[in-house]
Amino acid sequence: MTAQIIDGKQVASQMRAELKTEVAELKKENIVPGLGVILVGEDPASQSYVTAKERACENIGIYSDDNRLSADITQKELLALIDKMNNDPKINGILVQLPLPDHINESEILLAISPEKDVDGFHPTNIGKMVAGQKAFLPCTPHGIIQLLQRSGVKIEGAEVVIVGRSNIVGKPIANMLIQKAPTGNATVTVCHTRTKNLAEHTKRADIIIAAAGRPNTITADMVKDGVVIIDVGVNRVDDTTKKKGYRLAGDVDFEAVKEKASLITPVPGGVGPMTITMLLYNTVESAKIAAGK
Ligand code: L34
Repeated sequence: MTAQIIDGKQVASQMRAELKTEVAELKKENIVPGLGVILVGEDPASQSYVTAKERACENIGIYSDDNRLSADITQKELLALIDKMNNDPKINGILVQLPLPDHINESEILLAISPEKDVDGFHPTNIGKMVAGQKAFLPCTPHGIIQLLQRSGVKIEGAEVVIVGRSNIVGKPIANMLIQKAPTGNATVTVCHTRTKNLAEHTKRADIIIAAAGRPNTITADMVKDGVVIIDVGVNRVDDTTKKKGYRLAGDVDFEAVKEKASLITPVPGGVGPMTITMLLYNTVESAKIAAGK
């Protein structure tokens, strides 16, 4: 079997077109969704993700407030900026791009963001609500994955899903979302990680594999069954002297070999990444609607 490619770019652009129409409607009532963006330091990958997020905001009519801060900013200065954004009615969502420098206490920063403006869904209040099955801002990458599965016609209910990776951003939240008693849940979920004894034993059983380990070739063809659905969350920069930039992007999955066994597979780039950005836009528009009493 040769897999059909799940085109994340195409799904993302369709959702963004829908959001753009919605934002235009809101503007007629003088409601302009606003996103406060904070990037600390000069990590090239983070810079490119944040630039892409701001460009996407502009394209659909969301106002964005860009804050690029030096890596040596203090915890106190960062907290003061978040406090200002918490109290700014033009700002409906606050994005603090991760990772933060080592001297910054990340959990204290995430806790300082008002849960009502926590469009990344990283605040403990929103995590707790999500786990309890209550309405909350859902984290963007997992939410984007669910959109891709649904819009590709993949049946989640009853599926054996194996997640590889247990990060706060992807592995832990997607596991929780997929076990919810809800149309986008009802899956049987296994979470594997660096201490899992026999990874292949688990992945071979999977109807759906979500690879979020952050390491190329974590999933190879011998580790999957025929017809598996593959969601590749990895965005790894692999040295490649034949490329102008000196690197190429690779996911966590051996794409060329695994696509010959899978039924559906997301590419890297052009799979999950564009959906992460789209769900941030979605949450920001939702937040603006809630703030306006809609
Ligand atoms: N606060 N920090 C916060 N929120 C997030 O949702 C993120 N994440 C992750 C890292 N830190 C964060 C992102 O924004 C990962 N991430 C992210 C966003 C977009 C893309 C990848 C990761 C993306 O657009 N990837 C493109 C390729 C980009 C490139 O050329 O380098 C893709 O097609 O996969």
